[in-house]
Amino acid sequence: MSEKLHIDKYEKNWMLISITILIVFAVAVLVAGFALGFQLPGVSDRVDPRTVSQAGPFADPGLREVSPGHYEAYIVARAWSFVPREIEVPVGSTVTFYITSTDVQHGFKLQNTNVNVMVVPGQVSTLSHTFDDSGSYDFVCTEYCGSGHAAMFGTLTVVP
Ligand SMILES: [Cu+2]
Repeated sequence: MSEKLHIDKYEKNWMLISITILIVFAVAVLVAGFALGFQLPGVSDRVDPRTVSQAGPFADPGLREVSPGHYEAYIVARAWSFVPREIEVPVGSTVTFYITSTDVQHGFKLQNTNVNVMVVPGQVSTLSHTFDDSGSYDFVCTEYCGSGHAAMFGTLTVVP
């Protein structure tokens, strides 16, 4: 005769609830990552914030076309503006953002997209996005960075 481990009814129910919650979380992570396209912002490079705008891509920030329909946007955040403040790309473009700060911590959030990164002096934050709809997308600083914080914004325009 096989012996069966006795598990109290309430204990069993709580075990089932715990396992169910873990499965729900795992499904939520998979849906966010694969169906909704959430990305983890990456650190693509470490730089010296005092010299980053003297040489290299951040000396001349802006948009570069790397292949047809693929762009790289180099953006410098400093109190209290983004350089460049205006970006324009054709509809259907994929843009990889490279953003760094030359002073304090800033944020970069592009309205109506999943692009939302912290901009930290000393590192280059990166995220990509494909713009399937034309229109204008405002980007704002999302980390309080001083008295001019509210004026720290710009616009990315997607043209047909
Ligand atoms: Cu800021």
